[in-house]
Amino acid sequence: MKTQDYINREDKYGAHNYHPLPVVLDRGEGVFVWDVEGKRYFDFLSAYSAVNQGHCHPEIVNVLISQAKKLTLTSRAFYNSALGEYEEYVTKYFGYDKVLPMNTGAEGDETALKLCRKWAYKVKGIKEYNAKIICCAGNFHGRTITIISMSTDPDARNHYGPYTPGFEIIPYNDLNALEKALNDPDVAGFLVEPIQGEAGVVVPDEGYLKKAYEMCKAKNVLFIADEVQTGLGRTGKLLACDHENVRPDILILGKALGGGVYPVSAVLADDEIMLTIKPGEHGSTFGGNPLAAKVAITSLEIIKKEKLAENAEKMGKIFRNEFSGIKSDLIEFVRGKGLLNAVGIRPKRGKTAWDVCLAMKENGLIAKPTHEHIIRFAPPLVITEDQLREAMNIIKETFKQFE
Ligand code: IF1
Repeated sequence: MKTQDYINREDKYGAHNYHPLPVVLDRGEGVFVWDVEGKRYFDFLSAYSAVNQGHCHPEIVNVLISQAKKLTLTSRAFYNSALGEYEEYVTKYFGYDKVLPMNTGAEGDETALKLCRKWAYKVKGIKEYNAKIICCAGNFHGRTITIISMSTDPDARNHYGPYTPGFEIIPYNDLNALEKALNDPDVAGFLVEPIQGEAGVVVPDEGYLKKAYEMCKAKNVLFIADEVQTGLGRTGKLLACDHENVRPDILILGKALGGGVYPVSAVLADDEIMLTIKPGEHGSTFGGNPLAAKVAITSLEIIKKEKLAENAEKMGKIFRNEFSGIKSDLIEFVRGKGLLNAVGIRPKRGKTAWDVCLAMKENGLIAKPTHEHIIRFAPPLVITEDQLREAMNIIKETFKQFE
């Protein structure tokens, strides 16, 4: 079978909820993936930052295999021998009293919303069911009905109503709007991405997170950080909130917590918040399973051991520096932090971000447009300087072809 045969089969039998770049991947190792015809590519998407540790990291794959041979799933109706080890490890790693394990990022966000509302009624004393949660325009927190009820993206939201009430949307990176919204005594939480990924890697002003956190504290409002995409070394620190020394009241993690091999998400908080949920009040068949627990420990170990945050910081600087040097009237802006970067493409001569991505694919590097005119560049954090420079040459060559 050739590339087009694979594509035709997916097209025929799979739902059409995606429009992938026409490349069929078959194998991966570190920063590279190979298609079904044996062609090698630099992966500059990293499964939306879920493979920070690189494709098929041998230690993660080994722990996956060895735990898979021993015990994979018990449900939470019983204890398992791996979960406690993971819970102790992850809470000490991030400095929280407790963790609630889930599987996907969306479930992590949903869990955080539930925790926030429960805390509002049980601790803060907001009248049932008046609790409000503030969120930001341009957000992306997942695909569930409740989460898309917060969305301002018509593609994510339209025709899925009726929507879940209880959210107030304010502009991102706008402290005045936040201050105004916080005056409502029914506000229980502020849910925010430290950098907005889907919106096109929108980096807020320096000091925004810190000030927002302090404003929330002054009003006894929970500061909830969705670090599903920005977390785990991606932006040059373990958490993007670390850039401003902010410790969220509720921290949501996903993606790279599963090392690119298994869906693992987590919500971290202290007892005052976490213990508002009692037995039977929330859960998941797969959350906290022993396979996930072992994979997550190893995934986190690798981030520290291989200094992936430090590498992201260093490589990110080189990336943005090199990119700023590319002379092309197609490039509108380069922005980002660490290895979470985006480049704006000015539609010129009928050429779009999609065309640039197609051309880069031909030249051996894959990335994905977001919002028509933005390309996200987010390679695995294990990328070396030599590899980055080789990748930059591909990118430069591609822009040259468009001149
Ligand atoms: C898709 C974007 C990235 C997320 C944040 C929660 C979730 C995500 C900050 C939900 C997920 C994904 C999902 C993916 C596209 C993708 C994405 F382009 F939409 F914005 F990464 F940049 N919070 N992000 O970014 O996590 O339930 O998917 O595990 O295809 O929908 P999930």
